[in-house]
Parts: sequence; structure tokens; C-alpha cells
Amino acid sequence: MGRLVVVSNRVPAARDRQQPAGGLAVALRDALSEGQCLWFGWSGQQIPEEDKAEREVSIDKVDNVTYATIDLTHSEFDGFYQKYSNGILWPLCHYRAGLMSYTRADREVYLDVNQLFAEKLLPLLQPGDLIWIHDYHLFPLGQALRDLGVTSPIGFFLHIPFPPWSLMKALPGAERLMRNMHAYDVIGLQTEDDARNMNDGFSVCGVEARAQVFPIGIDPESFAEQARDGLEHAEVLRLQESLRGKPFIIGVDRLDYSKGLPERFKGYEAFLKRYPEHKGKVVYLQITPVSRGQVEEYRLLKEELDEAAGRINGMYGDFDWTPIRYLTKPVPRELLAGFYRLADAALVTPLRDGMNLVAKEYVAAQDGKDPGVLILSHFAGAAPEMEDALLVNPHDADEIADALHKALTMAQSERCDRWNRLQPDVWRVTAGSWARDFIGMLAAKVKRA
Ligand code: GDG
Repeated sequence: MGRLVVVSNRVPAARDRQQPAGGLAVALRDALSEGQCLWFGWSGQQIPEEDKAEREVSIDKVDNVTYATIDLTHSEFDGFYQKYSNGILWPLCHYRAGLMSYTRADREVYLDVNQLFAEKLLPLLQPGDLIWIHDYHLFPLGQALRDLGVTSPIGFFLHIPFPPWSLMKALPGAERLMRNMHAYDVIGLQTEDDARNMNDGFSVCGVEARAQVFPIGIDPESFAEQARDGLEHAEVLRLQESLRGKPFIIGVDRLDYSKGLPERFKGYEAFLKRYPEHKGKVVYLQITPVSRGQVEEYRLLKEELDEAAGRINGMYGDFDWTPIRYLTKPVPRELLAGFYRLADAALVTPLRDGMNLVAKEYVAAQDGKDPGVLILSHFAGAAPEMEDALLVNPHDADEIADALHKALTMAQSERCDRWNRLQPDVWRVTAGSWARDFIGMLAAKVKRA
């Protein structure tokens, strides 16, 4: 099999290259462990406009993986990453066209940065490479590479949802985006719904391309091991002591409007109101590290959540009880695994999500003899694989409230039954199987003439 070339907006920072800490690096760990690999993308650094002409790709080789990165100028970062990728494509793909603020100028910057990626990657490519491009930042990159004469197989995986064409066409230039997808030999999406939506778009636009389903997973063995070892960490023990045997609910989400956090807080409030027997007894820890803090929508969301947590704690709390423990700093991964293990229930209630790995991590972290209960939104990509969770509509606060009550009063035998039915898929559809399936499909593509 040829050399694997991964292209993504962000490339792991130098400090995370020896031991990947999360995200794509963990998902690709197996795939990157064999043969020579190249990983190309943005360095995470911004440079002044005047340094643009002299910028060069910087190369760092760690074992068999070569990391090749380029810097972006402030205006490229702003137009390509903040405005077009995160201010237009992200909301639209999460069915929130109303949040999208489109300008033609941002689209130009997005296309220019994709062109820049193609031009900087081109000299690094070798015959026989398999090129795997990731996510919405880089939709047009495949076509840009083809235009430069690249004939290697190129695959594209979209980590986030793809909306129905009737919604997608709200994007000016949507048809061109679809036509450019023709450049890819393999197009992967998370769920049947997403693949159907994209394929409908292809039919409407007359594009001969086909999206297929490659659901992503986690590395359940190592996550379960981290969770088992969790109690060796002083911080996990400190959390356990602070609970004093009280029922414990956990939520873990990047701060993002797709994750349904204000709706979740409303659900928790409805739970306290309608099931007052839990007041003073239950502990809910919401871990929400701030992301994309420079984008206006995210700043507003943070204010809304800060306000809601403060209000709920003021209204329902007592001198010896805080209804929501709300953190906006990240928690180290090994502690997170231990925290999940302690939790009697997890709230995973996105309004829309490509997959949602937290749902899978929570299941992997449980002790099968006395497992906690997963409360999961119908609108997470993980929902079709996880029907033995308590599935809820995140827009219905009372449904979240009922699910919380049900989870915290559920008999151990039912918790075990549900977990025993959830566990096999979490172990079967993993990060490793996802990457293997995708790369296998890509390798099977005959070289274009
Ligand atoms: C995109 C798609 C798709 C969160 N807080 C902390 C922390 N996390 C970790 C979780 C989990 C990861 O971040 C989040 O993954 P998700 O899948 O839930 O969501 P996105 O970041 O939106 O990812 C998504 C995914 O791509 C993969 O294709 O599933 O649908 O939106 O691993 O544990 N990790 C640590 N501290 C935190 O505070 N260490």
C-alpha cells in the first residue's frame, strides 16, 4: 500500500506528536503507525501580511511520520478559519442557516487558502501516495490538487453532519462545492442520513460522485483502561470524596451551540422542579472548555451559559449544595476517563452532531457490573448505533427531566442490560476500524490516468 498522506486544517502541535492527546491524532493512531506517513496542514501560527511571500513549509519528522505545516496570515486565519469555516460552513452543516453570516470576500479567502494548501503540498507528494483530506475546512482541496495534475487516489472525510440539499443550497456557491467533490475517489460521512443528503445533492447538481458511510469510533480498550485506573489519580478521588455517595451526572462538551447546552440546562432545571426529591442530593458536573472564543456566536453562548448556571445555582442551590458544577477549563484526558467512571448518568444532548465521541467514551468507561446510564440526543450521529441509551429530544426540557429521573432510579439489572447491548458496537466500530475501512477503500481505487 502507498504512503498515507493526511491533510487537515490543524496538525498536532509539536508537544503532542510523541503521545497524541486526543482528536484526529488518536483516531489515526493505528493508521499512522505503519509505513511512512505525511501529515500536512496549518501550523496554528499566524504571521503578518508582509511575511506571506517568504513563508515556507516547516518539516518535522517523528518516527515514521513527517509533519509538514504552513503558517497563515492574520487575514487568512480570519477569512478562511473563523469566518468561512466556522461562521458559515459549521452553522449550515449543523442545520443553523440562520446563524450563517456569508460574505463573498470570505469565500474568496477560503478558496485561496485551499489553493495555497494544494500548492504547498504538491512538491511533497510522491507517486503511490494515498491522500486523505479531513473536514469542512478543506472541501475544495481535492479539486485544487487535481487541477495541479495530482493523479493519486484522494479521499475526503466529513466529521460533521451534511444537511439536506434544500438547506445546503442556501450557501452561495453550493453547486460549485458539490461539483468539486467529483475530485474525490472516496467520500466518507458519519451516518446514513448525512450520506443520503450529500448524494441527493449530487443528483440535483448532476455530479457523478458517491458518499459512503464510515462511522468514527474511539479506542475503547485504552479508554476503558484509563477509566479503570482513574481512581489512582488524586483528583478523581477528590471528586469522589466530594460526592459523598450522591448520584452524579456528567456532561462533557466543547463550548459550541451545536451541543445544546442552554437546552440541557433547561432540562436539568425542569428535573429539579418536577422531581424535587433529587434536590440537595444530586451533583451535576458540566465540563465545557471554551472553543472558538473569538467568534461572536461563541462569546454570546458563553455569556448565556454563565448566566444560566449562576441563575440555576442561585435559585435552586443551598448553603451546602450547588446544583451545577460548571467548568469552562479543559480537564486532562486521564482524569476525564475517571470522572466518567464515577458518573451515574451522562447527558449527551446535542441539537446536531456528526457523531459525538463523548457518548462512546462514557460507555467505554463504565464498570459493566454497575454501569451508569447514557442519555443521548436523537440528533447525535451516534444515536442510530446506540438505541439502548435513553434517547431524548434535546428541545424538550421535560423529556430530559424524565430521562434524568429514570436514569437515577433505574434498577441495576436494567442498567446492566442496556450497557451490555451498547458495549459491543463501541468495541466493534472503533477509531482503528474507521481508519482501516476508509484507507482500504481508498487503496482499492485504481490510479487515475
Ligand atoms: C467533531 C464532530 C465527531 C471535551 N472536553 C474535554 C475533552 N473533550 C474531548 C472529548 C471527545 C472530544 O473532545 C470531543 O469529541 P466530539 O465527538 O464529542 O465532538 P467535536 O469536538 O465537535 O468533534 C463530532 C468528531 O469530530 C469526530 O469525528 O464525533 O460530531 O463535531 O473526545 O472527550 N478532552 C479533554 N478535556 C476536556 O475538557 N481531555
